Amino acid sequence: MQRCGVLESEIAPRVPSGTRVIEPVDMQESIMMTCARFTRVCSVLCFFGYCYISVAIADTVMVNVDYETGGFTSGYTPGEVNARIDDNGGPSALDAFEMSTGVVREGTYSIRTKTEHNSAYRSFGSPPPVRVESSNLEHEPSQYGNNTHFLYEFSFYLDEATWASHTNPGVIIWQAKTTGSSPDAIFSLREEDGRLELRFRHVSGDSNQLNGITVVDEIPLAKWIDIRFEAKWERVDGGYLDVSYRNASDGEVNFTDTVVNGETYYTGRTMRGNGTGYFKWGQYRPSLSPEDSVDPKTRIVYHDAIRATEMVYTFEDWKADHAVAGQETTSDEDSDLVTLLEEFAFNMDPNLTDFHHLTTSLGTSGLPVGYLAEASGAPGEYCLHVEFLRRNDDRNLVYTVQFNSGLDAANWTDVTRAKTIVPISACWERVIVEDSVTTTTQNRRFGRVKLQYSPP
Ligand SMILES: [Ca+2]
Ligand SMILES: [Ca+2]
Repeated sequence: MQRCGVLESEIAPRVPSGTRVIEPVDMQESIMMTCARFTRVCSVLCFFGYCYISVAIADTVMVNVDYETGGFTSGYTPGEVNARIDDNGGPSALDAFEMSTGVVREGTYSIRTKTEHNSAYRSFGSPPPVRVESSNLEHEPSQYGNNTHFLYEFSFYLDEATWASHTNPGVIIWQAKTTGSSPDAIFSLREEDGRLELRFRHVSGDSNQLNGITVVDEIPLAKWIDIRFEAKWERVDGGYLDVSYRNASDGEVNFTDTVVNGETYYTGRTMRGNGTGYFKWGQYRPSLSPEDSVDPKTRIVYHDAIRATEMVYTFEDWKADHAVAGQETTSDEDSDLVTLLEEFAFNMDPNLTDFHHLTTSLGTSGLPVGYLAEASGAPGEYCLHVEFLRRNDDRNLVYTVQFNSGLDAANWTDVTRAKTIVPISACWERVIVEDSVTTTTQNRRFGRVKLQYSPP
C-alpha cells in the first residue's frame, strides 16, 4: 500500500535561465527572499532555472466511493459500502436512491437521494424519521476508533427545483458516528436569516450537546460543493476536527479557509460510545416523520467523491522509509543545503542533491518561492507572495510564513491567513500567503517560511 506522505516527483530537464520564479514587475529587483538559506538559494535558483514537475501522487485512501462502477456500492461489497435499500432496512421507494449521470462531480456517475413526506422514505421502521442514507458500516479499513486520524472528503449538490424553498430543512447530509451512539460529527443544512447554510456540529467533551459552526454561509443551488473534514479522533486531549470547503462548480479550486480558527478548534473527547466509528451520507431528516411534519417538501441531493484517507505518515515514518532514521532534523548528509526537516516538509529527497525551489502552480517538490503579485483587495498594487508545499499528515510539523522589512530578527511578523490553499492530494496542499504591505508603501520586503517540529 502506498503511504500517505509520499509525493512522487521527477526532475525535468533543465530549462533556460529565463524561467524565473519572480515575475518581471516593476519592483522586482528590490524584492528579496531570505530565510535560513533563502538569500543564497534564490540566486542559485534564478541562475540554473531548475524546473520540477510531478508525475504521480499517492495517498492512503482507505475508501473511495466515486460510483464509477454505476452501482450503489461503487464496487465494494454491499456489506462494506451500503446504500440502505428496501431489502436491508432502507426505504421502499424506488426513487429514494438513483444513479445519476447528468449531475456528477467527477467521472460519469454520482448518487442521487430523494426524500418525501412519506413512509416509503423511512429506514428501519420505527422510530420514523425520514432517512435515505449510504454508509461504510462494515468497511473496516475506513472505520475510525480512538486514536485514529482521517481526512474525510465528500461533494454534494442541491437540486434547484426542490431547494428553491428551504424553510427549516434540517437535513443531515453527512455524519460520523459509532453504532448505538449519538453522532460525533454532523454536516446539516438549515435556514439562518433566510439563507440556506451548511452547519457543522460535533461532540463537546463530556456533553451530549452538539455545538455548531457555519461552514458555508449561503449554499448556491445547482453547484457542487466539496467538503474536507479532518478528524483526529481522541477520547482524551490531543484530538481535533478541521473543516474546509470549496465551491467546485464555478471554476474556483481554492479552499477558502479552514473554517474554525486556523488549524484546530477542538481538543478533547471526540469519541463517544464504545463501538466502531463509521460515516453515512445521503439525507437524514430527523424533524420529518410521516406523523409529525415540519417540512413536508420533497428534497433531492446528489453526493459524489466520498473518500476517507488515513493520515498516518510521520517524520519518523519518512525517516525510516528513506534510511535516514539516525539523522537529526538539522542534518544535511546529502550536502544540498537543505536540512532533513526541510526535505521532509517540502517533499524532497534526503539522499539526493536535489536543491531546488517549488515551481509555482505546478510543482510537488521544492523549497518555497517568493514573487510579486497583485495584492488582494488593492487592484493595481503588488506585494510579496510566498508559495510553498505543506503536508498535513504530521501535526507535529508547523509551518509559519513571516514577513519583514529588514533582516532584524525581532521584526518578523507572522501571517496566519493563507490567500490560497489548493489541495494537491489528501495529505499535501499548495499554500500561497501574501504580505499585507504593498510596493506602494515599501520597496523592500523579505519573506520566509519557518518550520517548527515538536517530536511526539
Ligand atoms: Ca539535504
Ligand atoms: Ca536532498
